[in-house]
Amino acid sequence: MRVLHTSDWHVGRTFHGRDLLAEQEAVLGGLADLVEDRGIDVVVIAGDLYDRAVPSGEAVQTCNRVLLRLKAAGAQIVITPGNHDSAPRVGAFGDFAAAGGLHLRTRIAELHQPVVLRDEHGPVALYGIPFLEPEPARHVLGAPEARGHTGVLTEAMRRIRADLAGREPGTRSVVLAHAFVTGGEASASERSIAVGGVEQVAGAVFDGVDYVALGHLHGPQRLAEHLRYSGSPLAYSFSEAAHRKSVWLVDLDAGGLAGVERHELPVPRKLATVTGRIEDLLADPALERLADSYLSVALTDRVRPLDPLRRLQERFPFAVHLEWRPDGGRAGAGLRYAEAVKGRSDRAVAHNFVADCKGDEPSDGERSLLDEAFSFVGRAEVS
Ligand SMILES: [Mn+2]
Repeated sequence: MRVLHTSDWHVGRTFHGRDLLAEQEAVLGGLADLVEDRGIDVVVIAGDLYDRAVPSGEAVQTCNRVLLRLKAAGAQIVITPGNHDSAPRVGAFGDFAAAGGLHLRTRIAELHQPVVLRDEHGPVALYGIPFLEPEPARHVLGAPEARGHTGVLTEAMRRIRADLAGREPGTRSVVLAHAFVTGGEASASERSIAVGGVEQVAGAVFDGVDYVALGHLHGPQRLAEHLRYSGSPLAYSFSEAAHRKSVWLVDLDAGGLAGVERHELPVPRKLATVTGRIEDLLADPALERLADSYLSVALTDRVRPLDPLRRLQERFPFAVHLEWRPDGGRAGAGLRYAEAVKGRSDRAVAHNFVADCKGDEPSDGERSLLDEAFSFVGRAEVS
């Protein structure tokens, strides 16, 4: 049996205010070609199908079209909700959907009841653990002593192993889970799940099954041969500019896990970061290659330019984020106050202050105003 492991689609997410639905549909719809070309039997989506608990109508329709394409290409589909999803909404009509090959595993109380598919070697049990908020989950699981994410996931896996032990010998097993497993590396686009205790759980919690399809962290990563994050299909923050987004193709044979292959996904629009003065960025011919990229710009002009993002967007239509770093990003390395004023006259300190505030030396008028103020203060002290 060949399983395609993906997660964290976040359908409906925007990128610095830009709508990503068309890009999401292009990349996710492309998975249908992969299903067809590589003979995928089942696609597992380990949470965060949507970006919000109440997705927009357009997001739901996009998701529906993508899932229909996967089904038409010949795959069964198993979905569990992540921390961004509403489990009851994702699971709506699930009992009917299962008849069409779409298995929505959204109920905590039933997480030990797998989707069972068969291949020439016998049954494969696919268990979906919906994202578990520790506090409500421990009550639903009937384990009031369970503490934090580790406690509820340990109880969930105990139930799954108990179910598996009662199945026919040779049953292979896959678990979908949305969690932060120790050793995983986060990026800037995951929402913390730390409410309810320590968010990280040890990988050993998931021992005893053939493959664990993890969701939550947005960079693809391998924690152990059988324990992996697929990551999100698109970058959802500039911190992911260096990620190569991908999915895992997981092969199960008669003995369990037979191999895992990485398949890289197309990049609908690159991410880039540039630093410099606005006139240079607008003129440098070498930057033409960034005209089609999502751009994060750090401006180093001493004086903040007027309306900089609008001007940049005339050359770089996908410039979406702007910072002003007049010191070239060296903030923090500045002198301490006592050192900055040491050995300087009051007038020099004041001139510097004005220069720092306006980004330019004080004008003649400003100098004479300062002189006037200082001489007034001096006279007041004498009298
Ligand atoms: Mn996510």
